[in-house]
Amino acid sequence: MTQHPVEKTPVTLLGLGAMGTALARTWLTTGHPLTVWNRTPAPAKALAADGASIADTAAAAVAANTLVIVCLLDDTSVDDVLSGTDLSGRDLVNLTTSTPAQARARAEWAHARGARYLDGGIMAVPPMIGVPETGGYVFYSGSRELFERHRRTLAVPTGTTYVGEDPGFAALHDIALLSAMYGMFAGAAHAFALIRKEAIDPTTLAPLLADWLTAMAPAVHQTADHLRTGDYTSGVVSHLAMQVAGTPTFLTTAEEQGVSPQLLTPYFELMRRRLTEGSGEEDLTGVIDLLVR
Ligand code: FVH
Repeated sequence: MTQHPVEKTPVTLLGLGAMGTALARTWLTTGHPLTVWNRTPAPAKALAADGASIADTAAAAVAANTLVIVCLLDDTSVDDVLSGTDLSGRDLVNLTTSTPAQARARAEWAHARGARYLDGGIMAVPPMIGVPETGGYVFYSGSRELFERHRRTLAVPTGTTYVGEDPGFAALHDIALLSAMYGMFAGAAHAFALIRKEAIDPTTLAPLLADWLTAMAPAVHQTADHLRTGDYTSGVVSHLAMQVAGTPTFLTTAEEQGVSPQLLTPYFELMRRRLTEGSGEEDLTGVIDLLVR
């Protein structure tokens, strides 16, 4: 009996920056017919050598295939690129980083033009694309039916995590995780600043820092349980009163080391405010309620 190879879904990809190019190579490597377009032609020409079809215009690229993936700089560039195209009958997957409101508006905009819409938030940097063991993935939200239809094709470059029908949820999850990442980087920056003028090799601090952050990361599960139950005191080990009492040590150490405390003080102020409101037996969960306006 003759075995027929599984047909690979043809893909159109608009945007060949660092991320778009990394995505493109994975579809080409796995045998997906790929049509590409980029504002500046050079990155498309480089992919043509590997089998990509180059479209002369964004409109021609959109016309080439049902599945149209965009990976551009920002929402404004998505507008610039797609406004002159005919999206009717297209399955539009937008991997451009945007705000939740922009993603929801883009979904309505696409539906009004006769397209189905899926939004994506990429939790990976370009070298992680096509390398499953790095743990990268893309959050998807919007039409579940559309996600299921293209799941296998979307899973070629990196993992997929569907987070709901609301088209804004992928962007919301993306920005939530990246915001936490910046908080972590801010803490690490302060730690390195503290040792900057000392005879301590930063490369000896780095593994200690990485291990400590890894050890502390599971605390987010208790925070989530507190928020879900409304009981911010259950399982608390290091209560707020104790932690606030320790903050002058951090600020004085920063002063002694000639380091600005500007990355720490906003958080310490919120901790103190929560304590003043009489929540000394909690840990840090109550700070979240001070942030939500
Ligand atoms: N690279 C990363 O580390 C992050 C990882 C997480 C996800 N982000 C988001 O992915 C989107 C694309 O990012 P990128 O890395 O590909 O970005 P660039 O290399 O700067 O390429 C930008 C592409 O967008 C095109 N472009 C920009 N403005 C316009 C416009 N007005 N009209 C048409 N195209 C436009 C640009 O074209 P060109 O400059 O090459 O002609 C590139 O194709 C992004 O949302 C990240 O937040 C990446």
